[in-house]
Amino acid sequence: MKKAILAALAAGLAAFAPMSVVAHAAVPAATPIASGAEAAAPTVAAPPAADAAAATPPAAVSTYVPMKPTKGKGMPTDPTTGEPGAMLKSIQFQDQYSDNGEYALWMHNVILMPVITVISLLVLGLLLYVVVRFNRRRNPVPSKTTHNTLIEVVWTILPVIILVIIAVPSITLLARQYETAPANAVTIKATGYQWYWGYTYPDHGGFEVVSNMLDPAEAIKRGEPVQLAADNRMVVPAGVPLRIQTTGSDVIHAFAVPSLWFKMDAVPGRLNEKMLTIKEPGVYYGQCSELCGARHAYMPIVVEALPPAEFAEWIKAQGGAMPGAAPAAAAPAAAGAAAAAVALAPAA
Ligand SMILES: [Cu+2]
Repeated sequence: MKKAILAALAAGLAAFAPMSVVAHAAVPAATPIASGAEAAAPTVAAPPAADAAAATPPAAVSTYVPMKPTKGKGMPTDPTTGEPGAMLKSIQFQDQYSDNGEYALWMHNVILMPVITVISLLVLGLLLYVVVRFNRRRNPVPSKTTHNTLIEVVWTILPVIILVIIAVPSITLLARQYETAPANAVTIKATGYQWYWGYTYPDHGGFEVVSNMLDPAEAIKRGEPVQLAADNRMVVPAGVPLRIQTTGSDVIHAFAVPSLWFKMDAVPGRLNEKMLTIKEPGVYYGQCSELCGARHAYMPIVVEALPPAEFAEWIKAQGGAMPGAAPAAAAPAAAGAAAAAVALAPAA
């Protein structure tokens, strides 16, 4: 723990601001990213479920249906609705659905905001007092005092104590954000392209889901927030550790989902990695958060967290296979299934 904190300190001094959640380069070395084939053909999506069905009739019938988003969960609040509290909620952080998010929000609400408020009011009060009590009219002969040991000790010690109080949870949060994922975590690689996202599932056959923004009319039709909805989502299991990796295929993008307290740069030539555990199923919206070109504002991120069993169904619908389950499920048509698995792994 001590070592982790020191490492986090060294790496994160520049980003010490407690609100900063950008964890750069959890993976130290530059790792080769997208192979040539993948970079050249970014739109290789998973094959239609029908193809897989032909190869393995019993295994490929999927019951996956895209989840309907819950209003106000995993998305920003519209302040113009006139609903009670909507204005206040729209200027606050979104509700959090990860442990780090809850901790960070707690730190913001319970430590930072009260400290900021009390200090601001104290300084304002002192200024007003000086203006009123010691102006030239009321205090024509000013004091010539140059030293007051007690006051000098107090105004040195007190800020030190306040900074220590802030530093403890701040460094704790920083260290938590650098924790590496356990070996059994589900790996998903998010690749930023100009201007859309691709999600690769290396543990499930290596297929890539290409995600583009829905046009406003279609988003409204589906009951999703405009400019945040995407045609294909990044579907993940809820309640289990995820190893989210990010990289860029052209310029720097950033993978960010506010309600999961997750933000990580997607840099060409690097593979950044951070752990994320989503506490409950839901649809969580985010956006590219690095100015990446003309359509930067139009590459939303939609994370759909499903119970693990439903996630397995989705994997099936994409023509992929759960780790270890592939040979057993496709036993009758093993050869065909294996061929299909190879065919739908463009990056391999
Ligand atoms: Cu971008």
